[in-house]
Amino acid sequence: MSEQLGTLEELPQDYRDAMGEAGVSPLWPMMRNVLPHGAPNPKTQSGYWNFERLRPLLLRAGELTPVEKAERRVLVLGDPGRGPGAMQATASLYIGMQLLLPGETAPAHKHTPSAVRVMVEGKGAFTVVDGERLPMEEGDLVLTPGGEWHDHGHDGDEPVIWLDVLDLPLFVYLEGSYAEEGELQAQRNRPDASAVEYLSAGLAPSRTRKAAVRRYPMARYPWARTEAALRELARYEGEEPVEMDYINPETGDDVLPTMGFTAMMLEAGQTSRPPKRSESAIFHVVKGRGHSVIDGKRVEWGPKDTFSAPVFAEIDHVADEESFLIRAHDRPLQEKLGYSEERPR
Ligand code: GTQ
Repeated sequence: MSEQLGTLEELPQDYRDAMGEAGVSPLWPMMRNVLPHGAPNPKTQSGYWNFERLRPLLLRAGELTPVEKAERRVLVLGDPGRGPGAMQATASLYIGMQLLLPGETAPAHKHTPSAVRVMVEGKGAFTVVDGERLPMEEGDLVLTPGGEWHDHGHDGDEPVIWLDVLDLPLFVYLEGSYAEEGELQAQRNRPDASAVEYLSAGLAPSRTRKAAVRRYPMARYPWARTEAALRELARYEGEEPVEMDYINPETGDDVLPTMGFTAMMLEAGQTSRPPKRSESAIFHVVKGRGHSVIDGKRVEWGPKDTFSAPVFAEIDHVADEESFLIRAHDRPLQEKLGYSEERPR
């Protein structure tokens, strides 16, 4: 095994010039940058965003920039490792806080990246995905899969804020990111599928009706049911903090091709020490208080706060009170690449 690889400076200038003119460059000085030994060397650093600090900034955006001038009124939560203006929180995950004021609509569009909303604050907002009206209540997870028309509306009388999680950086990297605009959609006059086809876990419409199964059959995961399920699981399996995957109710797969989501419950005083994982992650506090230590950096979190972890991070969560966290990750993408790893601590 070679320890020290040759550098660019060791090469004669005329050779370096000739390589440049020919449009080539030597691999060996760059080898360890693109293939470090043993583990990746992420640019991403753990980030933390306090909701009490974001909230007034978002509300001020509501005064400064009408939604017509913003299309989506969003403050992007940028990776500290990439510096100010970063349009991503990890290599693959984008997160932003979106504000919609009473009576506003965010016009219909569709785009190649997928988006998932985690409702943070306010009542009366809804997203329409492919004609299905999806109410947004605090803690709800709402999918707008890539390629599906979506618009947002707001019938309530207070500002509404939600967290957007998108696989946007991936599509930008692939030079595959683009959007199309459309008209506000007609809404089918019926409840969303979480209240009809998939009202009960373990039941799905019979095979003769499978012709109507959509690729993303359930677009809304109501928080009340998630919390109830976590509480029951914790009651019987709760020596360790409990965590549940959001899944496609027809296939059991992750909800989207690139992004996965879980909901975690920690009881007061409980700690969680997951293995080091090859996926990056976003954590959003639905409720509760505690702290996490991520790669040695301590984050004190409270309700509605958001924080992130790079790949292979060492993560410890400690709950001071009963706490519920939603975790977004990119393991579905990694599995499709034939790559997904967990390393014991
Ligand atoms: O609501 O469709 O945060 O298209 C970024 C891009 C939200 C959205 C974002 C988007 C949206």
